[in-house]
Amino acid sequence: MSSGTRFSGRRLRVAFALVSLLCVAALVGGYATAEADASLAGSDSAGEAGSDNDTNERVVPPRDNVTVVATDSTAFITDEGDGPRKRAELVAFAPNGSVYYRNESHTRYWDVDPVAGTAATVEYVYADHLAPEDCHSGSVCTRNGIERVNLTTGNVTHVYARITPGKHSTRWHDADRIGEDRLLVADIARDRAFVVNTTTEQITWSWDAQTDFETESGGPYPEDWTHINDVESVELDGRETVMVSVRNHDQVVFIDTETGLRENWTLGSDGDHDTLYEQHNPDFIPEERGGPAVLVADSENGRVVEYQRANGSWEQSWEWRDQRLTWVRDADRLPNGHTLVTDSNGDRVLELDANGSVVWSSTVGFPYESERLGTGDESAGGESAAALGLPGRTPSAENRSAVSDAAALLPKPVVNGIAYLLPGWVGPVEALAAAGLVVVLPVWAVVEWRRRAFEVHLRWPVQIRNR
Ligand SMILES: [Ca+2]
Ligand SMILES: [Ca+2]
Ligand SMILES: [Ca+2]
Ligand SMILES: [Ca+2]
Repeated sequence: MSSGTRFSGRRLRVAFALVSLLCVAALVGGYATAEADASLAGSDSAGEAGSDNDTNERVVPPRDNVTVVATDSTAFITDEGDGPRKRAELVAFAPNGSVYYRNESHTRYWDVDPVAGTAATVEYVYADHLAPEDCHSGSVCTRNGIERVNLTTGNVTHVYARITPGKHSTRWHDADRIGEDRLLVADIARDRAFVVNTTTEQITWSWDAQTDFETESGGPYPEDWTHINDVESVELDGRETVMVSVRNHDQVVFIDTETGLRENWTLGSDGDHDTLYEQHNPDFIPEERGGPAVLVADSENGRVVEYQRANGSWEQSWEWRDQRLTWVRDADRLPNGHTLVTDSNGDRVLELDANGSVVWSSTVGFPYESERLGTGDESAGGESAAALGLPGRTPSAENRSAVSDAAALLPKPVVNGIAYLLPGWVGPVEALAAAGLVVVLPVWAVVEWRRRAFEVHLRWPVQIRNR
């Protein structure tokens, strides 16, 4: 009996040790990869393009123009009630990777757009969290605003702002300029999209999600019902149309500014996570550039995906992801056929070439949105994946580990939520490994303790074991 106990005990011990080792290896590997990427970004900043003294194949060449990145927080910093992330920034990288402009005066930064006809001027959406006394309220508020900055001179000008109650799901994420004094705003706070004249401050058009959705759909009403996070003015069959990303309904809808929802154009549906899963920043690519197509950051699915319009419906035409891509929130098709991707929980902005290879990457803490100046707003200068014949890419089997396979089985919002709360180098795989250690080590300790107690109990009073 005792030899049987010891035998199974040994096997159990080996199993515990193996699982622990696997978890530790995943953690060490994740940390080492993040460090390597950080030093890569550093060498990128120093402009070591084309250096061939490195076995690292990802030598990063300079870009053609400035890359602007808006982040909605940068670091793992705990503060009083603002959650683990704080200190957002609007940062622009020069072609050689050095910092061209940086501003961190606002609480959060969201969508950033190049201003047409300028070399290096952008407009961006920001949020400032206000204390109750600052908004004369019983609770916290948010100032949502749009500003314009000349990245070369640093000159900032106010465009438009409104204060909304609360902060968590009331911070505007996107506004697009659609005329000399007209802004199209994704109003996450009031579940609508609207056009405002920035000179008169009169709202000249609006669409409210309750026109087409029941409050039982999507996310919890009223706290975070639609989470409308992006708008874009597009032309469908010659008609002025507003494309709206209704995130919590897993869909992108098209609103004719005169007649309302064009239902047969809707991409995705509530809960159909195979198509879209709480997406961000859909970009419309019109027929003249190989569309109609929509390039989407399919956030909770951890991929960039593109849908092409064919025979009156949407068909998936492209998909890209790698091992690290976690909670992507922007993708722009560039005029040269490359795709600029913003990997929020992966803490990087990366550029894919037409083969799907990463040809440029920069480590940036929790980026929300990126723009490459000189390429037009979002995907305005790019062609569809179908027209370009872009090959899709997903991680190959040999690059996956047992831990990453296990991570893939967990619900994506859970994995992304854990990754959101942890330091930048902790992705879903590392989070699962850490959770594994937290569970396995105490269980192992208890098992060892119980075995010892059992052995002592047998040995001492009756002496049935002789060792
Ligand atoms: Ca915008
Ligand atoms: Ca937009
Ligand atoms: Ca985009
Ligand atoms: Ca963009």
